[in-house]
Amino acid sequence: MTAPGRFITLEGGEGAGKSTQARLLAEALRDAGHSVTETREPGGAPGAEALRTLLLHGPTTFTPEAETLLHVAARAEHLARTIRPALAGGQWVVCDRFADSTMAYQGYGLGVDRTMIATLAALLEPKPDLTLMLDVSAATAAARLASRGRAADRYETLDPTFHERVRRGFRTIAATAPERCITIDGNNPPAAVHTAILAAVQARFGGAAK
Ligand code: Z5A
Repeated sequence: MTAPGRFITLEGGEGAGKSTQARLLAEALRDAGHSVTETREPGGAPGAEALRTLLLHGPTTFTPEAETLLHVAARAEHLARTIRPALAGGQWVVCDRFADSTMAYQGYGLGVDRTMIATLAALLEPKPDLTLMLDVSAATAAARLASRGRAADRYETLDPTFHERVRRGFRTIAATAPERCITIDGNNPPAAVHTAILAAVQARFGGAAK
């Protein structure tokens, strides 16, 4: 019988270093002999990537409620076509953003009803086995985004108070789900953050992570 895969998500505000750390974690897990699917949200499946383009760069803006439902629709596609099949095949899934981003951005950031978001999230399976919450200061995030040299997406153009609400949202989520979430200080250099992440994965999965 195939050993079950593990589902790890990375969450945090813009510039927290999620994409960098998702890559490093996936490499480390592969080096340890695991098959790994590295994926992201919104996106990770053809229909979900189409919704990503619409949400981040499309010509239309949506009401906050409609935007929430589009993120959840993208997630349903992603789960059905990429995440569930990978886990069923024994792969470890490393996912850059997932359902906590909907709660943080649309719930805490845009003020969409958080009970509705939680109800929608509860409908979708599976839940992550571990969520790594990368926490950085507003100053760190701003410096990284300024040095990145790519065009801003729709969310990155929203004002600093929006991003502060999002950051607080992630902290609240981490505090209320300690059995799933481990907060990592993302202000440190990439190698130090990676070491902290490996320690967290090891602590959560023990020998299975080796
Ligand atoms: N969104 C939503 O609203 N609702 C949802 O349900 C979901 C998403 C799922 C996705 O955009 C947007 O969708 C997101 C929320 C919204 N928008 N925002 N803001 P994305 O995935 O393309 O954008 P992002 O997640 O914010 O990516 P990012 O800004 O690139 O951040 P990151 O992935 O956390 O960081 P990074 O790409 O790894 O690093 C950014 C830069 O910093 C880069 O130049 C790195 O080389 C550098 N970096 C990274 N780590 C370090 C350290 N440790 N030290 C120094 N420099 C570093």
